[in-house]
Amino acid sequence: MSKKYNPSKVEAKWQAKWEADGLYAANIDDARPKHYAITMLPYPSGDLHMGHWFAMTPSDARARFKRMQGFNVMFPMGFDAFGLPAENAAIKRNIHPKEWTYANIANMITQMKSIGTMFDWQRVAISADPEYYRWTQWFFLKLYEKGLAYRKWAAVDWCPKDNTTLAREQVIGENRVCERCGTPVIKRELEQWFFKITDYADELLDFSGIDWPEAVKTLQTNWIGRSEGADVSFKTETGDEFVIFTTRPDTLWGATFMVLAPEHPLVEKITTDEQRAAVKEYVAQTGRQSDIDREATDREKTGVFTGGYAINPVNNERIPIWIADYVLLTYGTGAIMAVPAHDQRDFEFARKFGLEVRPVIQPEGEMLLDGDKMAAAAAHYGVMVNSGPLDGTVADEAVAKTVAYLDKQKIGKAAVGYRLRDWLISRQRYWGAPIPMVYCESCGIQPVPEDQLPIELPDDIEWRPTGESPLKFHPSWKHTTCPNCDEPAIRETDTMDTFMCSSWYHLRYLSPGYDKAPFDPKEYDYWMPVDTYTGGIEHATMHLIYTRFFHKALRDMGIAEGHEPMLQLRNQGQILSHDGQRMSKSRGNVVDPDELVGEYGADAVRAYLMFGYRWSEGGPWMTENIQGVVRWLHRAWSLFTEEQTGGGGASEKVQRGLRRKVHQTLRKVGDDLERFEFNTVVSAMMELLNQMLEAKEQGAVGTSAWDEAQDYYLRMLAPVVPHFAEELWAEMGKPYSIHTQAWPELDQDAAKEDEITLVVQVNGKLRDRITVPVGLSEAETRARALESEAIKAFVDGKPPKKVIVVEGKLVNIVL
Ligand code: ANZ
Ligand code: ZN
Repeated sequence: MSKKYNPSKVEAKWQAKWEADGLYAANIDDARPKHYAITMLPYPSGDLHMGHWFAMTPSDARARFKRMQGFNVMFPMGFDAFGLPAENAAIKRNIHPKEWTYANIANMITQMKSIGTMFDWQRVAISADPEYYRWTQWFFLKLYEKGLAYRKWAAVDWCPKDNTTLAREQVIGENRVCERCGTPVIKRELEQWFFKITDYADELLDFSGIDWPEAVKTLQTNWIGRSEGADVSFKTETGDEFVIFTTRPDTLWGATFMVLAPEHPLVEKITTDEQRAAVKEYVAQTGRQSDIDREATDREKTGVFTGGYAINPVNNERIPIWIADYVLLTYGTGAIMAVPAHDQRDFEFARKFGLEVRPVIQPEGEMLLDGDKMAAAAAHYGVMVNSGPLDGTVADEAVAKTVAYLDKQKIGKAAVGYRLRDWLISRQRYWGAPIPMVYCESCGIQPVPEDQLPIELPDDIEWRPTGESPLKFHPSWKHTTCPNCDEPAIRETDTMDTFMCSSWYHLRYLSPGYDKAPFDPKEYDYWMPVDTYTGGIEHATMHLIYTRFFHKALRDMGIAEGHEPMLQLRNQGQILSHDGQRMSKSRGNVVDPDELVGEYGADAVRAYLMFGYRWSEGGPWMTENIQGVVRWLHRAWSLFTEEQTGGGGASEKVQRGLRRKVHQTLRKVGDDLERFEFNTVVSAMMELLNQMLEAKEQGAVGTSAWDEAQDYYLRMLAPVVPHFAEELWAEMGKPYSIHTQAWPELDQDAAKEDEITLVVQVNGKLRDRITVPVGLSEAETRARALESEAIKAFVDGKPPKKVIVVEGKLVNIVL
């Protein structure tokens, strides 16, 4: 009688033992090559959902595989524990954010232990721990010292009714209203802290030396958005100079109007009295929109004439200055020359407001462009016309020649524009790392001395959503003394963007208890850089750019080494609900992993998630399909726990066939785990099980091939279903633990096929298939083909003109 598979018992038993034995503790070991694997740390929302499982368990299988391959693997876990949801819970339900967060963390750790991962729990990093954010603050000071942190006025979204700043996700709907009260949001200027990530724009475009998905590299490249062009100086009629950025300086003679961003500082000055009311209203209306909406190209163009004029520096023409929301203050110089003949947005604007369209680039070999008749902007390069001294310049040279001309005339110069903005890190929030700065009336802005870190959050805080950071209203917290003159001073009451915390957590894992520095240099030298980093593609731009920037800045300060923090990145897809929608509590379509684990065990859920989807793609949840995986595990369980009888008498061929399948499977499983292709790993293991069952029928038990098959089977299963494999390994009397065993050794010869099937053609047409031993000589292959009865009928005794043998594939007989 075989014993019954009881996953909950088996899993709890091994989890407890692994933990007691410290099986997954990663320690420096110079004798072994290291492998540092991270799956992105979660936000402590309270529950592990299917998405966490899908992200974490295949990453875990991969880390386990690496370990079996002989690497010293570190696979840690942590929590991105600061942030808005905790504060919202505090406001809504009157729970302290700390209490809410840490209760969630405790719950999630219990859940994570139950999914059978090899997370090294000695290395937990929690960004809301004072011992953690002490170093987040320390990094802020380093960036400040290096000139990479600075303060400037910047707009925030503001709810005029609640009188508070809003985070991006609190502004909802097309009309951009406050999530809480529905009031349209406005922009308000606050003085805030920024990191100069733009200093690294060009370097961030260089992905050499890292193996990252093309999709992520493209997203980052577009996010950084580098454009080459020129800055050109214009003057207003009132004598004020202003600079525009253009990627098409060759169209300068075609500028028929100028457009300033409505927030541009010159607007006030150049607006005439007749236009003032209209301008003022338009500016207010723009203030309510987001840059993202404003950049959408399919929007109806809107704008207002200021009444002012500019002089085109190349031909002294007088051109009207408009304001329009499609020009953003934050890109280039916030001002453009509009060339409606060659820019589609300008074209639509000109048509709507009846402004002149003047072509200055004539596409070669096409009808002469007529500004009044054009149906769309002609964006392509051609020959310059109507362009004074540059007439006749051809496409390839037009931009460079114009830039040289502008340079010589001292009215412009080559310039590069980036979409990337400096990183705004100030948050008017309580639950974040306080920015370690002090404001003194006599000394100005002063950094907090390092030995005073961490600046801890006060626990007694009042939730009144009446403006800026709650820290501002704490009776005593913000009052301190100036580190420079010892006079009373005020602390910065804003906290840091949580992306700052997550930019360096891979460094805290190295030595979470270390108190002399953010990390122990010994650990750094051994473990860094991160070898594989896995997580969702939604982090392609923010987190994954910030962490690269952060690393490069640390490198330039001599704190970190190398150019990149993470060598290999892989993205998993998303598990959707049955209906193909995102799982979310509000939709009520969440599949609860805990329930499934209760019913089938963690191993079954792990194996199902790996089997049911391509990891890089994900897909809709299909509860029914877990049954196939459960059945497979039960069959495997029986095979290993049933009495090993019925042995003897397996032919050489059966034994040889079994070995072949085992080694072919090993090759496939190893390759696929390496490539993060988990679904084919599980299906290959299912196939191998079938062949083992067949071989058993044929008397394989007791042969060395059978022993090898069983041994290899469990070792290959270990990364996928770690408890299941451990239990059966013990059952077979093998040494604990299967997770410290080596990955099985591949015998290439054993994996080779004995026979292959060849196609036989007569005059290029398929006429028969023959099976021949692998490695048969060309002459013999030819003879075998000609011996086939089917072929004989076609050849009809005639001597063939030619016989072509393509090894391993086909024989073609030409008559
Ligand atoms: C004249 C021109 C003629 C332009 C032409 C384009 C085509 P990318 O490629 O994205 O960098 N521009 C400059 N600053 C802007 C701002 N703050 N808001 C909105 N648009 C702005 O775009 C650069 C082009 O976008 C610039 O080149 C400018 O229009 C516009 F046939 O200048 B161009
Ligand atoms: Zn002072």
